[in-house]
Amino acid sequence: MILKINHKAQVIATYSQRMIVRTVNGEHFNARIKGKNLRPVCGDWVLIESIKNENEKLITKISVRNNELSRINTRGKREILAANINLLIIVIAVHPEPDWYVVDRYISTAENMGIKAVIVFNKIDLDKKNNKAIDFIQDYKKIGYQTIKCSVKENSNLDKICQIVENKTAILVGQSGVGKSSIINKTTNNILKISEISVVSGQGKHTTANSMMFDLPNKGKLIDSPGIRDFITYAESFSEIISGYKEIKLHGVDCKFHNCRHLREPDCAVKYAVLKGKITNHRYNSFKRLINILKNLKKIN
Ligand SMILES: Nc1nc2c(ncn2[C@@H]2O[C@H](COP(=O)(O)OP(=O)(O)OP(=O)(O)O)[C@@H](O)[C@H]2O)c(=O)[nH]1
Ligand SMILES: [Mg+2]
Ligand SMILES: [Zn+2]
Repeated sequence: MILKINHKAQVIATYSQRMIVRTVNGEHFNARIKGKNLRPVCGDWVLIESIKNENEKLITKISVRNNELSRINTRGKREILAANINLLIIVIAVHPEPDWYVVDRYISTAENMGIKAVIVFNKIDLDKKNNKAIDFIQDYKKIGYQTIKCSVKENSNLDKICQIVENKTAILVGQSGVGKSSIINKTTNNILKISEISVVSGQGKHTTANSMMFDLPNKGKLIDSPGIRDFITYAESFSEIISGYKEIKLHGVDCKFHNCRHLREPDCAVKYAVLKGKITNHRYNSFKRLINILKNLKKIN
């Protein structure tokens, strides 16, 4: 009898049905999935098997995940983007102009995953005079989120990004064109250049096809992800939505009703905090907006 030897490996890149995996010894292999039910994502630990007379490996099992980065896709279904992440880096830029509602939804996802979210504000070379985005940045600092202003073009503050990723697995998220792949190219010693893992989109512009993990010299791992224009948080309940907005959760403990939704209830400490300026109008509107989006998608009632 021939014993099949299973090896442990991590998925470091995904291209729909195909993956690149890296074994614990640092060997890279192309791999495909055994059967139709496995859905490995970047960051997954998997078991791989050799296939007779082929270089490609077969992924036979996905290890239990520490966490999952999910969103609701355009068809209203839950989609897992990556797994086993311990830092979410939300990249925004002077251009294209930030969508702060989307920033909030990424933050709420990180809060519910139990991981830290950091806001990286790239391309500051394009706006030396500090535009209104800087005020927003201050608001997020006040809530307790670390923010880093940087420029890939001028190579400024990229070392700060490397520092926070040390010994961690971080994913760069944010809309298309903010500079996620550029940050990766400048900070990692990746062998593959971004152009090789990109496809040319309709506009003739290079867009990252799928997620891919790169190593930093300090044992940090950075995952590049394709730009998503309208990221929608995956949440199943009001309490999850509330947990995603940490200052709302904090003030909410003083509401009259323990299950207050902070919408139309009397004696709501959250609405009072908004009136007093302790919670910004933007963040409260963002919270209500997310509730409406999820209600329309029938994810909560
Ligand atoms: N002026 C300026 N341009 C930058 C900076 N960083 C990146 N860019 C440019 O912005 C454009 C988009 O950068 P990418 O790194 O491809 O953006 P991305 O976030 O990976 O985009 P997607 O892969 O489509 O999600 C490129 O033309 C970069 O050269 C910066 O700090 N300053
Ligand atoms: Mg990219
Ligand atoms: Zn309330």
